[in-house]
Amino acid sequence: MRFGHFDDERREYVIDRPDTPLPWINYLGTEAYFGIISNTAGGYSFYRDARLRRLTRYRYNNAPMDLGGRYLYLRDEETFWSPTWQPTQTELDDYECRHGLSYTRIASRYRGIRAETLYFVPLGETLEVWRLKVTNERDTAVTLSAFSSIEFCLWDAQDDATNYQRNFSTGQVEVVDGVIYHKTEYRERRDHFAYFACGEPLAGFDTAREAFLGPYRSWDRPLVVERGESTGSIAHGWQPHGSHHVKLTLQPGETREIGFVLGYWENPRDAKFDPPGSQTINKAGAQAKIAEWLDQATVDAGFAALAARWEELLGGLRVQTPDTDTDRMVNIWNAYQNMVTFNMSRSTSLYESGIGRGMGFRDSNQDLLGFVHMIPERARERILDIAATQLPTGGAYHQYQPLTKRGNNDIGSGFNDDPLWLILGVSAYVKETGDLSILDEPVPFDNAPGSEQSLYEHLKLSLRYTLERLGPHGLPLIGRADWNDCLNLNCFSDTPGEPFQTTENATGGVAESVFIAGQFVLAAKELAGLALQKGDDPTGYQNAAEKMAGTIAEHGWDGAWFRRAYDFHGNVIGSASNDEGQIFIEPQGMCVMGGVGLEDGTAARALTSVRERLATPHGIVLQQPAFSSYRIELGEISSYPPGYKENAGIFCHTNPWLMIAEAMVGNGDGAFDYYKRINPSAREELGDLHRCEPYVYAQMIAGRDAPTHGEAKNSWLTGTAAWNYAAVTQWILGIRPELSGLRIAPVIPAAWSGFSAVRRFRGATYEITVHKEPGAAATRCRLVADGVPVEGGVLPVAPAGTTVQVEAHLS
Ligand code: BGC
Ligand code: IFM
Repeated sequence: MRFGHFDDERREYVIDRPDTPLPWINYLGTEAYFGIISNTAGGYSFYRDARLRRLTRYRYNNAPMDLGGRYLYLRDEETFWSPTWQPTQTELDDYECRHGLSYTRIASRYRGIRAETLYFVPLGETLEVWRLKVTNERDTAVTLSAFSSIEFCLWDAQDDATNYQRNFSTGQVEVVDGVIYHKTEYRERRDHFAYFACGEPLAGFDTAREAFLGPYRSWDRPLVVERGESTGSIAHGWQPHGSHHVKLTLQPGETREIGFVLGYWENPRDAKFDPPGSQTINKAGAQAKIAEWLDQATVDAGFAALAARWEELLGGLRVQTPDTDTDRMVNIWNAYQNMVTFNMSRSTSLYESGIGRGMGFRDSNQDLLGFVHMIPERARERILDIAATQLPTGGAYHQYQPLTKRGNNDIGSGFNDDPLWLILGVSAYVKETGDLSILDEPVPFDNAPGSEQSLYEHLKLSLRYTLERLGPHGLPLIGRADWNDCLNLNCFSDTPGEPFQTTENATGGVAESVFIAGQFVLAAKELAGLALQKGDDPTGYQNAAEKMAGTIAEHGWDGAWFRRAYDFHGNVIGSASNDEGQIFIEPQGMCVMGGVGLEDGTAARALTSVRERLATPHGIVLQQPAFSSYRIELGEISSYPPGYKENAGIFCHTNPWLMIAEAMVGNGDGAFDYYKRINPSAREELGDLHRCEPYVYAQMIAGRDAPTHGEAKNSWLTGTAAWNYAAVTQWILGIRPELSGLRIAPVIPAAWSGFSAVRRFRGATYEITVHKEPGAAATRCRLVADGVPVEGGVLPVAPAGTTVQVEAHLS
């Protein structure tokens, strides 16, 4: 069952009923001011940091769900309703939400009144625009009231949600010329405030929540809206709120537009502007912005500029294949999701409250795979930020804080896969851009001044970190966990029933990871490539990769698949000899991606095992059999009920590794089959089972052991986005940046007769047409560029600004 449809032409997803199984959200903002918005106008906004600079309040995990948002009410002579359905939930005669690229438009019709609201954040601004368009479709004139409603958050969202003894007394507002200023904490010279303005003359306003809603009422029937009259309330403590009241009379067929601007303002920290203890905020800058963005011409131009930005960003790669789900994900939604993960990391979604996590060292490096071709300069900056948090040991803080860019001490370090991701991230950047100079950038360790060494030295240290931490089988020590955060093998408890503790390497944890071993082989090969390009000797890295591959063959191969690990006690995990958790997906993907077993057939055997044991119609589960009970020696993985998350859920992030592995062994049908199983657009029909948005990837789909097999969760902020993008564009369609140029090596389904693509690469444009006999599984690729045959499968780098016509013939 569907709840909407794709409008590929306009790059929108159109939701045609408000009661989607879960709120289906979109993101506003691309630079500094951001927000989430659901298909019924739920959500919140923040400036840069979703915890510390939260503008508006939102209630996570509430009933009804999705409470708090950018609400509007309309009221005629008899009744009132929300033109976005929430919060009144009035049964509208027509409803449509169009989520587009960084904007959302919600339209409805009720009692002959059509209302359409556009929400977006203009480029370069720290504000959001709401543009409400109301049309009278009745055949008589109508007098309407429009009310806006937002609830201000007292900036630190964590404190706001917990510290009531203080917060019920700090709230302050100011209303000047109809603009509502939220200035809580300004008196402490925090220098920032929020404003909420409306472009029409006001019939009234409210700034105290209780006055607007009325005691013991919620947003579904605010007293002010019910009565049709604002109270002019000024909040003193309690809950500052923003509501404007506009009255308008519309003749039959008449349309009126009302602009609203909600924004963040920060004055320079200068006593001249803000004398300490100042009670009156300095509004001059904000007032100019408000005037600008209440102007229709500015709004039109701002909206056009946003569209142009997306046109440019998406222009990095466009494909036309025989498969619509592939085209719309690659050309629009997967790329869009990649940019959202760049902006948000793992902070703000329906599942991430914006107060919890910082930026992951591992996550951020992987996210690069999805956006490096769109914004190489910002990818460069991101890499240098991440690398500057690396520890002098070569280890890494698991997370760092986006505002300070410092490592997060609460979580600390000891996830032994982390440093290796830096090599993979940097290598992806250099392959895309050819910018070897990044390797010479001086980068500190743990942000300590004076500790700078070149990024290249950081990468070498990352490899050394693994080699200096090998376990009893010669495999890498896992530390607190590897990619699988929940595989905590150095866990023990002296007292049954007591919470487990995790040992650090230093205290003797000897659990080993076959996954890290595979990742090491891959990373060592990548570093060898970079070394060669730099004119350095790659032999040491090549030898290390080979040696580790040998260790995997000896201690990591189980007979039909790669083992997962050895635990604290030296027991094997992910082996036929285990009762549960016999086979895990991660080492199958990672070892094959590292090239382990490609020559002796073990890679192909492992992939057969995955297909036989782990693949379901909804994607590939993380492991089997699921753990039926909690096991202290495995840690958090077994804390989940069977079929969820790391305990045998379909952890979508890992599925593209298998797509890549299948492509590496030349199995185009197999790779594409896995691709389609979790492609959200291909799952659109399953809306009532899948439940999450059909336009973006979710982190997890419940596995076959779960009673809700096929149900997705944790949409939007997941490494799944970047990895799927890499798998389909670089390995299935085979358009793959390499150090020396652009490799064209498609491994496509047998049924296809080819496809075409336009790829921007290092300043040149490649117009690529791939030809194949339909029905043939062909992977040998003959390349012709501008009429000249190209040997070796790699297109040389063309001069910037030129266009190269490429014909690729598969046989
Ligand atoms: C989640 C993981 C996450 C980890 C972070 C776990 O509960 O399942 O996905 O990475 O928490 O600590
Ligand atoms: O690899 C992790 C990721 O860093 C955060 N989400 C869960 C994944 C698997 O545990």
